[in-house]
Amino acid sequence: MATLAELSNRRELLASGHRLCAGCGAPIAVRQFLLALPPEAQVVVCCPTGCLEVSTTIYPYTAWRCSYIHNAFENAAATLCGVEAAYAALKRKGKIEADFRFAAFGGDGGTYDIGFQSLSGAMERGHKMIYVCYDNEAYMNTGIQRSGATPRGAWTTTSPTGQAQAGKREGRKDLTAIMAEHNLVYVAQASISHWRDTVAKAEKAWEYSKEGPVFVNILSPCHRGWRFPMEKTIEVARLAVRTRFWPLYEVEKGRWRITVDVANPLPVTEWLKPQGRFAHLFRGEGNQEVLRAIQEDVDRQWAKLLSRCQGGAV
Ligand SMILES: Cc1ncc(C[n+]2csc(CCOP(=O)(O)OP(=O)(O)O)c2C)c(N)n1
Ligand code: SF4
Repeated sequence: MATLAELSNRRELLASGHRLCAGCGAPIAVRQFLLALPPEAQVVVCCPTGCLEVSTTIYPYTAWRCSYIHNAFENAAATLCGVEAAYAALKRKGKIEADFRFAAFGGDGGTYDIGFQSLSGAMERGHKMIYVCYDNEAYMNTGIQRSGATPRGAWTTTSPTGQAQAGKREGRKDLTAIMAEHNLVYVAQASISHWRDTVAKAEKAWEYSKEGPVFVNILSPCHRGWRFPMEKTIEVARLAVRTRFWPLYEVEKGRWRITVDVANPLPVTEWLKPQGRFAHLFRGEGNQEVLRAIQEDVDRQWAKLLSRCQGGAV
């Protein structure tokens, strides 16, 4: 794995000066991922609409120091399929020499939900690309609407809190596991709080993208939507791992492996408490049930992950 000194000397492909909020998790995820690629890497990036896209490509400026495509909200993966197929054809005909790879960076709304059909199709057809989801657990760019990634109990503008309901009623979709069930060469779940782990996974993702499709899901908190002070982004991401809410693991050619073990997890309330979107759960008696359900979700998901890792868990 590249050392910190090597990483810090590499040229950033996502330049500073973009307009994402200070303290946003999304550019941290993208920078950790792209810095891990070999310095000679030639990568074509595609972003569906979302905070990352609108804030890095304000015409006539761009923060991207690589080839970049913006497409519609629902089809980043389909767009890269076309580009990758055209590239393969040109390469076959000897019209292009350079070695290009293709990477999408999509928010959870554009990945778990509305872009899911194009993502699933691209993966199933075996297009050689890396799809990275920067998961901030809601549609942030349009004002914090709930997505398939929003956890149970979270307040959003479309999952309100009050007498009738205490935030989102449903649990989170486990997209990383769903992608693993597509039998990809490499699937991983990462967090910006664990940069070494993310860098190691990005290096593997790059290598495996020579063989076929790769999917990486990176937890990238949004302090605007999660309602915590902007300087706490990494801390909140780390608590998601320390409570087992967001396990760090990889699935390498079908083999599941936990990459950062959490032997003595904190109760999930330690992750919920610093976030204003869960504040209602700690007011009054009625919401104990929701808190219990969230902890049960976490425990069940962890047990499921352990059983998938049978024999391979660290
Ligand atoms: C087909 C379509 N529906 C809705 C929109 C409006 N829209 C633009 S960005 C966005 C939210 C993006 O959410 P997400 O993918 O989670 O990224 P984030 O903004 O959280 O980074 C929506 C709904 C759109 N551009 N296209
Ligand atoms: S609203 Fe959230 S996701 Fe969007 S730029 Fe700000 S911190 Fe980042």
